[in-house]
Amino acid sequence: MNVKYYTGRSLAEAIGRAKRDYGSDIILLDSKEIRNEMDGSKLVQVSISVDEKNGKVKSWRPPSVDRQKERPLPKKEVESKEDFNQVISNILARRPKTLNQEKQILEELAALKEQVNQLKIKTTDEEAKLPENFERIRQNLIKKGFKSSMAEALIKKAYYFSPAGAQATSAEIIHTIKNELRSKIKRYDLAQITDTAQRQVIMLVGPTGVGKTTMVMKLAAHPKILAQKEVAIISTDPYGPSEALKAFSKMSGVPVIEKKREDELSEVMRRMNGYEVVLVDVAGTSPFAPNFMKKMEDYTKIIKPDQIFLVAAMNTDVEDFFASASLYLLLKPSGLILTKFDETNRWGKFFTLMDELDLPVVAFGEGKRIFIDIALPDENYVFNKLFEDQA
Ligand SMILES: Nc1nc2c(ncn2[C@@H]2O[C@H](COP(=O)(O)OP(=O)(O)OP(=O)(O)O)[C@@H](O)[C@H]2O)c(=O)[nH]1
Ligand SMILES: [Mg+2]
Repeated sequence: MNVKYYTGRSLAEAIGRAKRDYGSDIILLDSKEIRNEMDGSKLVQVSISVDEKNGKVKSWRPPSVDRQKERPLPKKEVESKEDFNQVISNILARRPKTLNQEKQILEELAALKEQVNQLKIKTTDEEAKLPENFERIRQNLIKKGFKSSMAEALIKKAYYFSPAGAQATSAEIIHTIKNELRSKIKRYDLAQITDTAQRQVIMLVGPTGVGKTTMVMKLAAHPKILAQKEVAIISTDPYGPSEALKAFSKMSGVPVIEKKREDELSEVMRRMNGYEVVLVDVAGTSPFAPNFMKKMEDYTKIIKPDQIFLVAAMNTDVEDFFASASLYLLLKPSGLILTKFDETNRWGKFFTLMDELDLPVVAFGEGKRIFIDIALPDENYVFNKLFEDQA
């Protein structure tokens, strides 16, 4: 490749000079501004590629293609002027009725499109301009542990269904939200264990340290739950019953039977016939431990529980809990117990659990004190925590 340089007062002038010498197919390689050494004025310098042999510019050719390998393309039909006229006259020859119908449909479509656009603008406007107190409550719900999608849905419902609409006061908004949330709470019917003459075997399962043993004692001691019943507790902890459990047994008179070895369980269960309620406190194991499900199935086969209560702590990350809950759900639990309400301020998680687990709530735990820190699943218990600062 031979490179030639041309200058001019402008790019067009420099290229014009190059074209004069080498024809109009020149290949422009570069252009830059330079200074005229005579008078200091600005000039444009271009460089072009020139064929070395004949002094002409090498014209660019497309890369060669093996045409035999290529499938022949269908020959493109070029509409001649006559074809075009034919199309037009065909259109004009159509009956006016058909054309009118098409016109009408197009007009209707245009009107519909306009309406959809208006609707879009309106919705985004409205969303963006939620009145200040709606927006404040929405943010508060998220701060209190509601998933943002749920907070959004609750606020929208409050916005559209509050009788005062956009003018609703904070109290009115919260009232509408409470009504909506109320419908999400499922309560376990305690009569299933209090009002039956049949012996009830209740097994508590759940991740390690969530408060199962504590809740076993709380259930046994609660006047509206099992305090009126002849109750026995079976501890399956391989290290034996905890000191707290032993102390509780002494204080309340509820026998605690320990099962240290796996093969003792059937024998222990046989000894339980004289009790109205048998609470089986299953030792916490990671649901991700090998053989976890097998062990749980073996337990349920021997224990034959009438009720399985899944215990979860409110201070656990919801996603972590769901990961393990999916395994516990295979045991088909009949109720849910939520502990450690006192160790979180993100009580909105409760409604995510309600939504996802679809289990009725048996009781809430809110501290370490056996005879005091338990609540029945009353909606106001949750509402007072969620909205106490906004009433
Ligand atoms: N703050 C608070 N602590 C609780 C609550 N429930 C239980 N605890 C405490 O949590 C710790 C673990 O409770 P346990 O009842 O032993 O838990 P667990 O599920 O039986 O534990 P593992 O059998 O080891 O799986 C203890 O220190 C309890 O006192 C509660 O509602 N709130
Ligand atoms: Mg325990």
